[in-house]
Amino acid sequence: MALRALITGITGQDGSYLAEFLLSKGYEVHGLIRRASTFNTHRIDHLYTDPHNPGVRFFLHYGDLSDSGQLTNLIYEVQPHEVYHLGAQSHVRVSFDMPEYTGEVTGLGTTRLLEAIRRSGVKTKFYQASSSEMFGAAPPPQNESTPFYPRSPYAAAKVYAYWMTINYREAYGLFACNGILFNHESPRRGETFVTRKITRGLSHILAGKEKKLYLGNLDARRDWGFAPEYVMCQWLMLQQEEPDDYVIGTGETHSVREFVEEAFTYVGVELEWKGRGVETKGIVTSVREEWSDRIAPGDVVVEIDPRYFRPTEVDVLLADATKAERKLGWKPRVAFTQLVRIMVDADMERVGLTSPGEGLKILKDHDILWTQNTLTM
Ligand code: NDP
Ligand code: GDR
Repeated sequence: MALRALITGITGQDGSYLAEFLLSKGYEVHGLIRRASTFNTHRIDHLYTDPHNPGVRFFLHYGDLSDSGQLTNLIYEVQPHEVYHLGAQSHVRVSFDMPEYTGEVTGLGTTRLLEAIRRSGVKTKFYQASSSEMFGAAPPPQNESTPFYPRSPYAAAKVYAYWMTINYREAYGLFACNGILFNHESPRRGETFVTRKITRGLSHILAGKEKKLYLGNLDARRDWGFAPEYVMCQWLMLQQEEPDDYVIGTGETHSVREFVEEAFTYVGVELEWKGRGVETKGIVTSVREEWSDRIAPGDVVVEIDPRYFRPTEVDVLLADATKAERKLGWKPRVAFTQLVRIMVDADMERVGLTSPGEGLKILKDHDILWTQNTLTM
């Protein structure tokens, strides 16, 4: 009999990769989706087949993390062996505009799901998508023993959910794990997170669709990894003898400014920075021949829009993932430069431009490992 997994947040970046990964491992995969007035399943459409067909192993169910009755029904109906709780209002900047809603979905949503599991009596394992944002202002490097210092409503909601997960483990013996994942990105990253915003913006500038990229704090530093490698860890955590909590990251930190420079340089556009703070501008100094009808030296291609600043910022995140390497045998393969190339190539393809192709090659090699389930083991 196939193992059954239930994924909340299946329409998101991680949910789509995790669904692919679990299907490749022979799981029957069930996902919670929200009803929307337009299609919101583009990241998983390639996995969907008519549920009336024989042998189908992929099922979607309507529900919402604010609706505890439906969550309980779903646990009863699916009787999952593993629950991956990835659903959340996941945007940090937006959480300042919607603090109550973020607490409701990102924080209380976790409690609702934990309660649905407890009340149903279904024996299942539980993965909580915890976040490096919980470390907030704690000095780097951050590991499992670093005290949390959340700097946003989102981070505070995740800290609450983290402790609720531990409480259900200790109070009710639930096999529950927190994956404290540092930022992870991919061509499927939401368009308003900074990495994707940069690679998409760059491709639009090269295609002549946009003139400039408007960003916020260029000096924030993040530990950016590649999402498919991270969802494997979510699965690995639930395959251990004992439930535990793990930090997952690359151990490299880079600024938003460096991400911009790396992306532009990769396609043959060099920048220099002029001005400080909100006056900062990214100005083109040289351009590869093939783009010279779109941009030219002297053009301002990056400007600051204070709208993207956060009332409280997280300055530096840097993972110490020693425990995951030791206990899960996990090590990331895709480093910063490769990640940038993968994302730039993918966005250039999307707008019909020929990309340098190094990222696509990395992605292709990676996909072979991925489908053979030998990515990191
Ligand atoms: P996304 O923003 O791409 O996806 C979020 C998912 O949650 C979407 O499927 C979304 O559905 C769903 N969702 C939002 N609100 C609700 C709701 N009220 N009820 C049901 N589902 C809802 O996030 P990621 O894939 O990047 O991240 C997955 C999880 O991991 C999130 O919990 C995130 O906070 C956490 N995380 C992410 C990290 C990262 O770097 N990516 C790092 C650490 C933690 P819809 O498509 O309908 O909007
Ligand atoms: P983050 O990711 O807040 O770390 O949360 P995001 O990409 O939004 O921001 C990273 C850093 O970039 C700075 N920044 C900008 N950010 C955005 N979104 N847009 C901009 O224009 C911009 N300019 C600069 C930000 O200030 C910040 O310092 C992500 C989410 O996936 C969370 O759900 C997850 O928990 C954490 O990563 C780990």
